[in-house]
Amino acid sequence: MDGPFKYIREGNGKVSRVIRMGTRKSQLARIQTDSVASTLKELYPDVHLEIVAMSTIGDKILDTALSKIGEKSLFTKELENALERNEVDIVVHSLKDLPTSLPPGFTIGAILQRENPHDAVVLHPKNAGLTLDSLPEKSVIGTSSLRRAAQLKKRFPQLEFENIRGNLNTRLKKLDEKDDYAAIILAAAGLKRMGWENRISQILGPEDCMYAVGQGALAVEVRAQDKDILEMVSVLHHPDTVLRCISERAFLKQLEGGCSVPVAVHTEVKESKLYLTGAVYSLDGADCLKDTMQTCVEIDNKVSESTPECVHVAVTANSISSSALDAAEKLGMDLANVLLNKGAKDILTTARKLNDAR
Ligand code: DPM
Repeated sequence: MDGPFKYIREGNGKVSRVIRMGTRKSQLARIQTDSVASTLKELYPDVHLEIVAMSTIGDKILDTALSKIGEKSLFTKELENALERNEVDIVVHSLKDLPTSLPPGFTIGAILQRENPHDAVVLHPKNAGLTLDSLPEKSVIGTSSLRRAAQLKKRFPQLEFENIRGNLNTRLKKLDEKDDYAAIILAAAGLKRMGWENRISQILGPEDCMYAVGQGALAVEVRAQDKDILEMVSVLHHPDTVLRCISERAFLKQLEGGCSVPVAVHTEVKESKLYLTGAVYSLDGADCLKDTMQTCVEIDNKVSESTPECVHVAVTANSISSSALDAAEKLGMDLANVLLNKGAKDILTTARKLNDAR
C-alpha cells in the first residue's frame, strides 16, 4: 500500500494500520513506552503496535550537567525527527522533559495520570536510616537539577551539593559503588517505574522541595495533523493531571523558563478548584519569589463538538471542557505575572548567567 503509513494485512484479509511507537533506549524510557503500549493494547486490541528504539543526544552526553548543555529539547529532537518522517506515529515522554512550546506540526495528544510528583532521597547504603536532617555536616548530595539544589541549599545549609549525571541506572551505580555522594535526589516517579521504590528513604514535601513542571506525568507526542492517532490517544488523558500540568506549563512559559531553570511548582485539584503554587529561586536559594493562586475548573467531561480544536501550552485535549483548560492556562500565566511584577525576571536572568559561567 502506498502513502506514508505502514499497513498490515491480517489473516482475514482485513488491512489495518501499524502504529509505531518511538522510544529512547534508556531503561526508564522503555518502561514508560511499554506501559503506554500495554494500555493502548487493552483499549484497542485490534491495532498493531510496534516499538522503535533510538538513542538521543541526551543519552549520549552523560557527563555534562543537563543545565549546561545548550541544546533545548535534548531528549526529544531525534524522536521528533522520526515522527516528522513518519517513521514513528507516537512518542512517549516524561512530560517534564517536553518544552512548553513544541516545533510546528507536533502536539501532546495525551497526558496520563500523574505518578507521585515529588522528589525522593536515595541514600548511600552506609547511611541507611538517616535523613537530610540527620546526615553528617558537609555530606555531599548528588543532583544536577538547579531547582533541587536551590531549594535544598536553603533548607539544608549544612549539606553540600554536587552534580551527578547519567540515566537512573548510572546514577544509582555511581552512588552505591563509589564514596562520592552520601545521597542523591531523584524523582519518586522514575524510581517507582524502575521498580526501585525500596531505595526511597524520604519523600520531599513542598516545604522541603517543590517539584518540576510536569514531573511524574507521562505525555504522548504525536503529529498535530494525524487526526486518527490524536483521537486514538486522547482517551489516555487524565483530566485532573491535564489541568494541573497545563497550569504548571503556562506558568513556566510565561516566565520564559526552559527545562533547566530554578522554577518549581505544586498543584492540587480539590472540589472543582485548581490550586497552583509556583516559585523561582536564585541558584543558592537565598532569593525566592513564591505565591499561590486558584481558579475554578468544572470538569464536566462535556465534549463540545462545535468548538474548534485548541491547543494549550502544546497540549491538545478536545475531550476536556475548554473553559476548564482556558482557566488552567490563565491561572499559570496570572501567577507568573504576579512573580514577574515582583522581579522574577531578574532572579532567573542572574541564575542563567551564573550557571552558564560555571
Ligand atoms: C528535567 C530535570 C531533570 C530531568 C530538571 C529538574 C533532573 C535532572 C537531574 C527537566 N528532566 O527536575 O529540575 O537530576 O540532573 C528526568 C527524570 C524523569 C524525567 C529523572 C529525575 C523521571 C520522572 C518523571 C530528568 N526526566 O528527575 O529523577 O517522569 O517526571
